[in-house]
Amino acid sequence: MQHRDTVHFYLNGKAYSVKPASPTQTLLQYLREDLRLIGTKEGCAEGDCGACTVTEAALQPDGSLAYRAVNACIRFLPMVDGKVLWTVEALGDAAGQLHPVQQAMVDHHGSQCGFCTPGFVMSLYTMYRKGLVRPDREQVLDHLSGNLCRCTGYRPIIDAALDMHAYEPVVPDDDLVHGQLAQLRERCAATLVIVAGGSRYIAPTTTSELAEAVRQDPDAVVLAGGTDVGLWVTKQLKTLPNIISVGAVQALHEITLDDDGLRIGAGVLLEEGYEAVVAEYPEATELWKRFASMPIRNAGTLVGNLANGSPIGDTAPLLIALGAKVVLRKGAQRRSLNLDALYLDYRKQQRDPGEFLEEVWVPRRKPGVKVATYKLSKRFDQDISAVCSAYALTLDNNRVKAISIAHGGMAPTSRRAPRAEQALLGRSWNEGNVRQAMQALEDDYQPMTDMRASSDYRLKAARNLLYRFYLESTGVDGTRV
Ligand SMILES: Cc1cc2nc3c(=O)[nH]c(=O)nc-3n(C[C@@H](O)[C@@H](O)[C@H](O)COP(=O)(O)OP(=O)(O)OC[C@H]3O[C@@H](n4cnc5c(N)ncnc54)[C@H](O)[C@@H]3O)c2cc1C
Ligand code: FES
Ligand code: FES
Repeated sequence: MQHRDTVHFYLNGKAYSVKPASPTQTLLQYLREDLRLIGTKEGCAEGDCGACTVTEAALQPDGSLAYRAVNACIRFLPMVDGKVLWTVEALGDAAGQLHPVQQAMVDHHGSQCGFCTPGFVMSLYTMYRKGLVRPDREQVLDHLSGNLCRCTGYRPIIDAALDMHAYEPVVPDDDLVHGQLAQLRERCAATLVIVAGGSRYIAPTTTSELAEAVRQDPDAVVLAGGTDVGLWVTKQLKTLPNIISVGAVQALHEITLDDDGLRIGAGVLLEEGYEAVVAEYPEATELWKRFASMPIRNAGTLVGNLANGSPIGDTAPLLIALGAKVVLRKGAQRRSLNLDALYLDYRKQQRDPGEFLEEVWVPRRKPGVKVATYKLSKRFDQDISAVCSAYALTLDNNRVKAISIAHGGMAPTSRRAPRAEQALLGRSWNEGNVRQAMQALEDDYQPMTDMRASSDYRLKAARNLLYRFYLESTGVDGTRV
């Protein structure tokens, strides 16, 4: 295995080769402190506000180009290895002509104090680069879901986004970006190993190298998109032990669909993983769009969300209800486990030291199955669930042939509701039986009270969400909550 200790990337059109000060030096620190590119701001340092948004280009497994807005504040510098990046300083030309997204922001009065503006501009610029020059309102809201503004208000910014097509277009330079990424692929062929600041970062390039690295160093942090791990450093100020990244293993970025199901590798981003799940289960569209924000979904992985195992993670309830399995790997050995069996207790998993999650398998849709998932949180976008529920129901002559009910936010882990399921199995799918199952949820869960919701609220919400599922399954229009 050949090694290198230098991170290679393009930034604003120029090639960089950098030895990070430490494996957890963030991209934002590097931009602002080392390069003095201070257009990219730090607001929250936890992926919430979008002031640090930059645009990143990468090659997809099929060789196509992907442009993504990401948060520089929680992206460790080694994670941009092999990527092409732009900050707000790259926009506009040498003659002082603004980029169309900037001019549209000016003309629509999209900025007041200006602190959030570079972040908004970079989210719009990413849309522009993706070819979404004439987006619809939904697309704009989705792409701006990770940007907060405290003084302008959003209407002028949304208007700017809707109007950016009206300006002299910028000629796409995708071929140039392709060329830069191809060069980087060659330069980044050897395994990146950084030893600095008291810890070691390694980014193996094959699954077996990764598996061996994790097996040999079971205390190392497995790093995927860093949308949890990044905050351990920026908010909890932790010094991490050794880090093993899954990001450079191309095979783990793949999604495959066969007759049985969907395989989503450990490197697949939330945005793409959810897109694949939603293609099979469109009922999860709202959950997808309400999961964090676009930049977080562009960085975090779907498998990372399952591996994190947070009791309020949004992916686990749905995938548990659908009967998903995870593939765990230790060295050369693999085993498959039902997703609900992975979670033993709060932050305790059925995972051996040196074992990592290689992929998740989601079964294909079975004929006639009714599926729903609901997320309750205080804000529509970019908020953590108080309760997240998911259901998969198969009826036979209006009798419950199979039912799976799972919740997040109700127990120390995402968990099924066996007593409620039992109250329905084999019975008629009618209001009386559903009400009994709603009651049985009280035996399934003793939720906690915390800043998001009281125990009482959570139980009531879970009961009412089951009722909502019943109503919707019988054709009554649902209520958006
Ligand atoms: C602003 C913000 C908003 C968010 N909103 C939501 C939300 O609405 N809903 C929600 O559910 N979550 C939300 N999250 C959390 C969510 O982004 C993460 O849980 C994410 O999915 C984790 O994936 P990652 O690739 O970033 O993992 P990382 O941060 O890299 O890792 C997370 C954990 O999983 C482990 N890990 C990762 N991959 C593997 C693997 N393959 N094998 C073994 N262990 C592994 C890591 O060691 C670490 O313990 C939010 C986060 C932020 C910062
Ligand atoms: S500084 Fe707020 S998202 Fe990065
Ligand atoms: S212009 Fe002040 S925060 Fe947006």
